[in-house]
Formats: sequence, C-alpha cells, structure tokens
Amino acid sequence: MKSSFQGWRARAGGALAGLSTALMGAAAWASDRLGEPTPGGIDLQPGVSPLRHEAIFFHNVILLPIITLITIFVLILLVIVMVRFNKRANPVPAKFSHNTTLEVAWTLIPVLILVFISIFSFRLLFAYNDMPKPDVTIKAVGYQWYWGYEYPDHKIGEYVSNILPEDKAKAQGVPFRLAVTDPIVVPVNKVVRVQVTGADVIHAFAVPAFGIITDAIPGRLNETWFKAEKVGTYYGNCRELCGVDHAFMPIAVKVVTQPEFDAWVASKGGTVPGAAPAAAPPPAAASVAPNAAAAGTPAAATSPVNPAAPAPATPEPKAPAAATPAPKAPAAAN
Ligand SMILES: [Cu+2]
Repeated sequence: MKSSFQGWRARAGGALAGLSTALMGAAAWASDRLGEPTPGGIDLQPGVSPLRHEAIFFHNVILLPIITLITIFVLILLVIVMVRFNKRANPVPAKFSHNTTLEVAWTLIPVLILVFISIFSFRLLFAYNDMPKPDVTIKAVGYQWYWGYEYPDHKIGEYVSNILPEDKAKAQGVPFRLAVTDPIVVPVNKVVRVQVTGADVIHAFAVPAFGIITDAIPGRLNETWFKAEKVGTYYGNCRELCGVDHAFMPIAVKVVTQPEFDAWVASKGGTVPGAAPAAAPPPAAASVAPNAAAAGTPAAATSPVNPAAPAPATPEPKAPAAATPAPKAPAAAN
C-alpha cells in the first residue's frame, strides 16, 4: 500500500513540478543538476535523501496547489468587487453589515485548510526528529568563516574545510564558491548524524539535496540527520548571516561507497568504530553532551581550534583540537 501511495505521490509531484516549470517557461526540469544549483533553474533542487523527497512532496503537492488556488480565488473576488460594486455599476450600496453564514464559512474554511496542511507538516517535522540509529556521526563546527569537521566515532580529529580558491576550482572543474578544500565524506545509503555547533557567532549548516538546515549556535549542540541515496558530491552553504565572509564558507559532502569511505577514514588517520573498542565511547553518549562527542578524540591538545579567531564565547568547555592542529587557511578569493 505504501509503495503505491509513494508511486502516486511521485507521479503527482512530478506532474505538478513539471507543470509549474512549463508554465514559467524555465529551463528543463529534468536536467536540474544533482547536488548543486542549476543556472536559470526555478524548481527545488532534486533530493537524494528520504527527508528531502518528503519535503519536496509537501511543497509541490500540498502547499503549492493550495497557495495557487487561494491566490486565484482571492483574485476572482477582487475582480468581482471591482466590476460589480464600483460607484458607476452600483451607485446605491446595500446597508447590511453582517452575514452569519458567510462569517462562519470564512472562519471555518481557512481553519480546515490549516489543519489539513498541519497533518503533512507535523508528519514531516516528526520525521526530521525521528533519527534512525546513526552509522556515522559528524560534528560540524561553524567558524568565521569556514567549517571544521570531526568524526568522533571514527577518531578523526577536527579538520578545516575552506572555500576552494577560484583558480583551483577552475583547474579541478568544480563549482567555485561551492567547492571546498576538504569536504565531508560519508558512505552511501547510511544514516549520517550531523551534530552542529558554532564557535564564534551563529552559523547554519544547510545542504539542500539532503533537505537539511540546522543552526550552528555557540554553546549549543544541534542535531540533524540524512541518508544519501546516491554517490556524488552535494553542496551547501552557511545559511545564517555570520559576517563579511558569510557567502564564502560553502559545504561540500562527498557521498562514496563503503570501501571508499573506509579508505578515506584510514587516510585521515581514523579507525572504524568497533575495530578498536578500547577507547571508543558508546556512540549513544555523543548525542547527549557536546563534550562527550569530543571524548573520542585522541588527546586533549593544547592549541585552540582556530588560532586566528578570538577565544570562542562558548560557555561550556570547547572541544579541544585533535592531535593535528587545524591549519587556518587564509580566507580565500575574497
Ligand atoms: Cu554564515
């Protein structure tokens, strides 16, 4: 039953999105790029995670038709009022000021519309909060103006991910202002938990293809999750105005196969959880306290994470930098 329902939803979503695209005469919907914006595109970026599919369905099949119908309905009412009840067409206006039936209707119908929307809205909200057991945990820390990533369960200490300078992006054939020096790497079809915090000001971690956006707030550890269904590179941005270089701290997520991911973990000096049970904390602990997430890092190094930034205003003890002091690359190409 569910599959036929999903099939219906996929068709309905596709038809509506295709219709809206055709109406607006934009670039072909089917050729939208995966994982990055399409020049001239108007539709939502295609999704590669279950939550993103739900969100696209909610927007294209539930919200968009309702908004369109209400807008058309109000427009028709306005036109009727302007044509039939202007001074020339209707010189002597009626004197009544109440109509109980009408007043009940224009109160009740919007309430019912909102209740209908809320059913889908809450279902999606709960799905976002209902994280399956994570296979990989990443801690993403927002800095002015770059990201630091850490894999506590894999004992990969925080490394810095800067924007890739324009000349290097061109040379590598990757999109400038989206590509980064050191991306997040995750295995395909695995549940990835992202713990998000900020070191200096509020940032936000957002990757449209996965349908996630989470505030990175100093002193607070937020959490979100995704399950990437396709191998590829998916780009995102900081989504909270965080200072002059806010536009230059992109996010890149490389989704690879499990063997490629294991090789990458090894190349970062990490270990696969379970392989070395001696010091690894239980994964569940990481979700509770921010410090627990850092407990898996090899050693309490003394150097701060970001030598360039002033001491973070984080009330709680900051996660110490891992064995390798994070090199602060210059804010590039600005
Ligand atoms: Cu920002």
